[in-house]
Amino acid sequence: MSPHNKKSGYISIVGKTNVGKSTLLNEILGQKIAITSRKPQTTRHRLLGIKTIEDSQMIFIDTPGFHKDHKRALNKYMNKVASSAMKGVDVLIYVIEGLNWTEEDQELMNQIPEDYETSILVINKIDKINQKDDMLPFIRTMSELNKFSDIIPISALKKQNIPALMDSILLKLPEGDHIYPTDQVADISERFLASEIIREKCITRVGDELPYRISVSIEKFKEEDRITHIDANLYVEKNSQKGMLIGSSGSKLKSIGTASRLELEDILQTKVMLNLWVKVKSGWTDDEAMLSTMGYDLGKTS
Ligand SMILES: Nc1nc2c(ncn2[C@@H]2O[C@H](COP(=O)(O)OP(=O)(O)OP(=O)(O)O)[C@@H](O)[C@H]2O)c(=O)[nH]1
Ligand SMILES: [Mg+2]
Repeated sequence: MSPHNKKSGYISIVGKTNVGKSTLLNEILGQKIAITSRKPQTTRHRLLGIKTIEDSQMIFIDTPGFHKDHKRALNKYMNKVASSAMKGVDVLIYVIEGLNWTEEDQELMNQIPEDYETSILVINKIDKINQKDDMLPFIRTMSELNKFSDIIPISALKKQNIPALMDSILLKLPEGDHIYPTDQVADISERFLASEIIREKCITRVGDELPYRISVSIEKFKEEDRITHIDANLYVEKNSQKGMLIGSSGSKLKSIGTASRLELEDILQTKVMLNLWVKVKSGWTDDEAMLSTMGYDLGKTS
């Protein structure tokens, strides 16, 4: 293949929180690089996922979902990461959930740069739509906005209509040399993935408010022959939250540890020795300096 026939480009996946952006990315890559959950505001960082098919390299950017609660520094950081990923990309995938077009979607759509040719509207979770007859009129209304060149209904979870989305992306991909090696799937380290897997297990095991107060920091990641030693701190903001995360007689923390270890063993293909500590870092979600030392660097997104 001559290098001139090569195609490569950046594709941002944006939308409100919880619409299924990370689920879609994992499905496209055929591998879990982004954690997902039924609770909002799961993704906190910009993640790159790379898919190379023959002469075409697609570099996907998963972003934190936009949300209106942007009072805290962490929320501002997440919205800023998402906004910056809307600019300077080759293709923008705007994901919505089913046929609910909300005021927030409208506001967010107004932020999409004016380039009709490069924006695709993805209607996700079509498996949950009961009134299938409503789909065509909805698509017609959306196409009248003249904002999206393609409107593609999919189900990321049930793997429906993903090839149509891939075809649409491939058609928009500009010519260019590949940026990553053909076999590279992500730009994240195993260490970062470990922190995310642990955070995912926390999110699914605690009540509705606590996920937003938890941050995971890997203190040790040491690979030996057939075993990986991982020590991690789980930060919360208050002593009461610490109690909730540990659970009675340590039961919750134990369950988080076991689930994390099993998944990490599967990913790393080694035994994993995992030690978790819960610590209080008062007010970390609303302190820019603390956020920066914890890996949420506002400077990096602008
Ligand atoms: N029924 C159904 N559920 C889905 C589909 N895609 C995603 N979900 C579920 O929707 C929830 C949110 O998915 P995520 O992928 O975490 O959503 P997100 O847009 O990345 O969310 P943030 O990172 O918070 O912005 C999870 O419980 C997913 O399993 C789908 O096609 N159908
Ligand atoms: Mg996500």
